[in-house]
Amino acid sequence: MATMIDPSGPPDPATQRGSQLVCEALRDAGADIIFGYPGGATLPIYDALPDHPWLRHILVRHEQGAAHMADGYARVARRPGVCLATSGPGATNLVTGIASAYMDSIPIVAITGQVSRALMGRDAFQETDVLGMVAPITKHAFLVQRVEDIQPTIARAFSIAMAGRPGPVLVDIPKDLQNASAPVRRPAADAPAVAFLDESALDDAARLLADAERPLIIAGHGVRLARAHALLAELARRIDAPVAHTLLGLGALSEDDPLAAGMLGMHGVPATNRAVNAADVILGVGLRFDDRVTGKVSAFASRAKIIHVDIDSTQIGKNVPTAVAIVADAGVALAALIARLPAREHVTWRGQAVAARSRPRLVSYEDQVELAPRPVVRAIREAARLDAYFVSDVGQHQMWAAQHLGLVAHDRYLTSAGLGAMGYALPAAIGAQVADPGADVWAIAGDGGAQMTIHELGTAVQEGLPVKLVILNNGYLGMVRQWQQLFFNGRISQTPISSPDYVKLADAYGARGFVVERRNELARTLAAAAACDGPCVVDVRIEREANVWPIVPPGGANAELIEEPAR
Ligand SMILES: Cc1ncc(C[n+]2csc(CCOP(=O)(O)OP(=O)(O)O)c2C)c(N)n1
Repeated sequence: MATMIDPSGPPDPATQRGSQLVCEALRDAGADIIFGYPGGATLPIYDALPDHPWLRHILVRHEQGAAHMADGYARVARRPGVCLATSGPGATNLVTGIASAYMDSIPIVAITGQVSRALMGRDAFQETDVLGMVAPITKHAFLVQRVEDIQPTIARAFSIAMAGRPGPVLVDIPKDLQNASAPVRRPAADAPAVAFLDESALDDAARLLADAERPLIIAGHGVRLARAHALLAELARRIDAPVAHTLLGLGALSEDDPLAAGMLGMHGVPATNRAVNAADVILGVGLRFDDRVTGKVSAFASRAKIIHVDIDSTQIGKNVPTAVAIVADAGVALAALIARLPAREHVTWRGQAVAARSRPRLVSYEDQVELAPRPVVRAIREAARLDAYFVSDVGQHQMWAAQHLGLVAHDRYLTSAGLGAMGYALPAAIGAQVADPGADVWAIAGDGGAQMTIHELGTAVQEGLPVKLVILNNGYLGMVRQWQQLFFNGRISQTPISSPDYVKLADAYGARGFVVERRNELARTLAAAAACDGPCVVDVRIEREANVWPIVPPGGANAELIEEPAR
């Protein structure tokens, strides 16, 4: 340890140590859970925790897990998740989780200890410029410079994390300030920002939509973040427009809604991608139009005028040309559009666009394979409760899950979409379970991603959290193998991967473990997993070389998607 703790208590009963003020500030912000891992530069905060029993601290196994747990927690609790790490390696371990939350607009407040002010800038033990590291992946990062600033800074971090487009905020607190004392303050809450709606843009958008012959809505994560599901459904019905979804928009409209056209983009539904190209007006709500959605931008929606609604003005016009821009919360914009729009009918268009809606069909070969991945995803869907949360990792299984889970309840699909961080699923599922202890939470991972954060099983066991981790085990880093096969002449390089015996591993952690090698064991085993009252792992030995279809080749237009070859 670089410095000694000052063992003296607060000099005056009206003052508290900085470490206590951290806890007070968290209480004032309504936070009662911290996902964290202690170290030298946070020792005073850890010393204060037992005095604040309303704060539940969940000890993770790696700080990346803490950030992903805070992310999963925030997505379900709909308020910022809090993670806490020490300086240096603790802070650097948070970075992947913070970046993932940033890309997916998830509000987290990350608190890091920093070396004492007198040591800063001297390459002190475990000193890292965390502010410099996270500047591009946070909405804001603070270095607290005075003990009096601890409470107001944390209060501000919470309001910034939630305001407008949500995202992560970091607060770095030097250790000497954690030991210093200051009066307790109750900072006033920030006044809510007043949104001014651009009425003429709304009028223009309404005119375009009212006159459209082939209107299409693309629902992004912003619809879910704004909880605007009902307004989305109402608008879609009013103007009779099919609704395509981005990966994080999935579930904005129930997949059994007659207007739900499924996912678009790289692994989207072919009919939906074709509809995007045929549409004359597209209303994009709460999405970035990123490359996985658009494919080759110059060929994206070439017949359409695009109306873009986003709460973040910097997204407008960034990736696609926009005819009308509406900078607003998705719910506010949808309500304003509904009020302006007459009912329309587009029977033929709707029939074309939603023809192959919802989940892609299974094909006959899947009956001849012992455990083809897509039926496995469907079996998970059947074993889970209707309102279960599905937390997917990154890779082929993520796309099979997106295509085949059939999300009918809102806000039930969590994944690291923008960053695509392998290792997300198990810790984020733990965060989701903490936020909603009675919920049915299923993490779905590949054998690669599962091995990146499987140590968080220890956290689930210690906390008694009944998350279920289903590993779609194909013995490969499957998505990369697929690209090697399709786009690198089939040269397989460093993608076969071995796995431990997951049943023994689960057992070693004190969790239940299952393995499924035969189709006729699948439903029974998943039902047993569903009934587990503690954490469990199900290792499903899926077909080794199945691919995700369709796929738009890298750099290609969505219209150039490669459909599933006949077998
Ligand atoms: C942290 C991280 N490293 C590397 C990648 C690149 N990557 C994307 S998908 C993938 C393979 C995933 O393999 P697995 O977890 O087994 O899932 P599968 O694709 O087989 O379903 C890799 C290596 C990534 N997304 N994240």
